[in-house]
Amino acid sequence: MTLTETAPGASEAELERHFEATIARNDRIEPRDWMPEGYRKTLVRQIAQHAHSEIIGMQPEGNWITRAPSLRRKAILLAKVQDEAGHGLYLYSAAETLGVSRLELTELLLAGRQKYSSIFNYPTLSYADVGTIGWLVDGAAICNQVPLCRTSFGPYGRAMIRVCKEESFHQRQGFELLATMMRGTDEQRAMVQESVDRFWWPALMMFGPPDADSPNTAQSMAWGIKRNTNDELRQKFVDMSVPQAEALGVTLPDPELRWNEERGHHDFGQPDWEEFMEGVKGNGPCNAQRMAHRRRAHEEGAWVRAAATAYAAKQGLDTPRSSLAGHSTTGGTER
Ligand code: FAQ
Repeated sequence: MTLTETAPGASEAELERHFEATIARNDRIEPRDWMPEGYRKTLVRQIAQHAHSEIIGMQPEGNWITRAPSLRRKAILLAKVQDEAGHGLYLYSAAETLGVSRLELTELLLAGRQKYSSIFNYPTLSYADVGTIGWLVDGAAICNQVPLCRTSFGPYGRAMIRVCKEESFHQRQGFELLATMMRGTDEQRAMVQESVDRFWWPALMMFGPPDADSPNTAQSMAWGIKRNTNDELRQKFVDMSVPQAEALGVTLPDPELRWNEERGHHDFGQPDWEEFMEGVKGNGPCNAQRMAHRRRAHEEGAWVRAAATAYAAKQGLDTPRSSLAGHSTTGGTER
């Protein structure tokens, strides 16, 4: 039962107190519960960015589907890329419970008003990159997303549970691919090392700017949307990756990386935050290519949306929400 259901005449202050008490008890906020507008906007921003990342994130690995080195690798890669599409759809559905349609969010992305993860602006230059993305990019995604299973907004947390199970599997397939290559020829080992050298720093950037430069963390933590800060999760990822790199026999390209006995964690160097900001602003190596591809796919899919809408009308069904533009009139996703 929500307070809006139990006390229809409740004042804004009472509703807010009820919301704060729910957050303090670590209970979930559900779509029909009262929530502050800032909470709703923050969730739409984060969930949309996350959904767009899953969809744009299909491109770098999709680049290798036609050139996979064996039928087995092709089947694995196809399944993984399809999983990412599924993750995008769970996330758009979670966002829809906040009153924004998938089409509306897609149009905001295409208009450059919403973001996707910086990591997908880097090119995939060899098949080893498929392994490295699985190992490091899905590895970073898991570190970031396991705590999100406990996020305060119900639909987002529940979507994350399934996403995390699939991401764990993706991470293992990436590690297995790299381990196979590391048991191969000198050329294959060099290919893996070269790939890890390119992806290590961008993987660290996935966790967002350092806490001191992260405008959203404090409020998102207070609302229980984020359960850890960017730096905490980055540290966890480094600590997790070092023994895995040793098991693989690859070197992580950071001369400052060493175990700190006192802290009980690894010390490590800082990524190039200017490079990160350039990527976020749209000036990364593949931004233009990724957006052009996404725009083309959206335009080429117009007939599917039109057909689904016409079919629904013919059956007397509700128009599918994902085909509706401008479902929300709140403008809550504008950045
Ligand atoms: N890229 O104040 P904060 C995947 C922006 S995993 C681009 O710290 P916040 C799986 C941020 O939006 C990847 N922009 O922000 C997969 C904000 O800008 P705004 C997706 C970034 O939200 C694997 C500004 O910087 N995962 O797709 C990035 O508190 C393999 C200031 O930052 C998620 O989205 C970045 N890396 O914390 C798929 C996880 N970092 O909006 C295919 C959910 C920050 O104020 C293949 N998201 N920015 O203008 C989160 O956990 C958070 O949103 C953070 C950022 C931690 C990413």
